[in-house]
Amino acid sequence: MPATLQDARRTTPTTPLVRRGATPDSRLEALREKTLAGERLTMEDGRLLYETPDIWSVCEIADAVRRRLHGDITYYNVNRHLNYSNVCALSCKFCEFHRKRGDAGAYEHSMEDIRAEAAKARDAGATEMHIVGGLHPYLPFDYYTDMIRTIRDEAPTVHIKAFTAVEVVHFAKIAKLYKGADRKEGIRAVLKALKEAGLGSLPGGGAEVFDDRVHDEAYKGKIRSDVWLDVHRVAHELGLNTNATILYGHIERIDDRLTHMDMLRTAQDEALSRLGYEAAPGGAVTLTRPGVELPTPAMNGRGGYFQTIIPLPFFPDGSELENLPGPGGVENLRTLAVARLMLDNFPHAKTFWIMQTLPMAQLQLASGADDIDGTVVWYDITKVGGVSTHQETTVWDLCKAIREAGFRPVERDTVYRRVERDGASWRVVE
Ligand code: V47
Repeated sequence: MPATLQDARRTTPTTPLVRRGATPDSRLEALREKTLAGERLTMEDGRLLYETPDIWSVCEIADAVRRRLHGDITYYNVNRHLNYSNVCALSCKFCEFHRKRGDAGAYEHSMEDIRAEAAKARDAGATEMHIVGGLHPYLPFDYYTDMIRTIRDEAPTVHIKAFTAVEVVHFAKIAKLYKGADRKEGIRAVLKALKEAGLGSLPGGGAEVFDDRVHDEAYKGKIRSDVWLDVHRVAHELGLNTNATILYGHIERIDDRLTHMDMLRTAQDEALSRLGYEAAPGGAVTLTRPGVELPTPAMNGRGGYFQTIIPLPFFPDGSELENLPGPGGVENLRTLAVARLMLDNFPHAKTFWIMQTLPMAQLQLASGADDIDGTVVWYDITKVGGVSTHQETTVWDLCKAIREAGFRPVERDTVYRRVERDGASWRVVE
């Protein structure tokens, strides 16, 4: 039963695909009705979505939900990633990115580098910089607030989406603010300082899979699920919007994925209740009921909720787990659809084409995703084929991919406001 590194190959889910429409799974009918009535799916429902060979119906139900929420719109954004350093105190087994200081390929950017990156983002008309790095053991907390201020100074209109929950806790530790029972206060102090410097939102990284067994086996030393959720909870309380990821296709089990999704939606129930949404008996706040308005950053004069779920397929290449096969296309399609269906209170489901590939991302648009990230440019965390880190697409290519998948492209900013663009100049349309 427990998936260890050795037997993960055998336990990686591989329900075989059946010919489309050949064997419709009648058990999915009840689930379809439940979903479209806006009722929350149970763990048992989630298992069925993963077990059924009728993946086509799973995708179709997820598509019906995304169409209820967003019609034929698919969002995309013009962004730039910055990985300020790959030096990391941790050595997560799934991660190919981390280096120790002094290792070949280890780097850390100076403020001049960061300013230059901000200028490039601004000049290219990016609306967002997405910034993450390793847990650098020597840089002081000031480095991070200076980084945000430098970017604000150079590119004042660019939204700064930065630092995973894992980095935020690391900052609280180096700033000597993270102490025992007061840990949430330390997190709050760090997030307040970053927000004052100009931080706009938190990305969804570092969540991996919320399970202690998988944690201890594959990313020991990283914060656990309760702390990851605390960081996002505090961010929401401070009015910052955040995202969430799930890293799948390594040594986790299907139930671990479903538990992860359940924990995220419970945290989102809390955030949406704070914004005035009414909860059903039991606490669920679903956004998939007919006629429910989606949250906006202006709601109650502030944001403070999860915007999107981003399923990330595990890339084995170059990591300590490279003996594992990683998920295939069918698994990628299914996991996106299941995430869309289970996370009934997340306004958006995003496909990250860098890890999914653009053709797979197109298929995911027809299976529950309403958002594709983004123009990107440089990306260091995973390297397709292990060769290049220059991974860029143009607005033209993104829009073509979206149209070809049968949807209408709409540019958004980081908090999902519409953007009007003329070349590199752009403005938000509220
Ligand atoms: O936290 C690391 C994952 C994440 C591997 O919030 C890997 O909009 C696959 O979080 N194979 C960073 N994944 C990426 C991320 C993200 C991406 C796009 C958009 C947003 C957003 C967030 O990448 C890490 C980790 O979970 N990761 N190594 C790997 N070998």
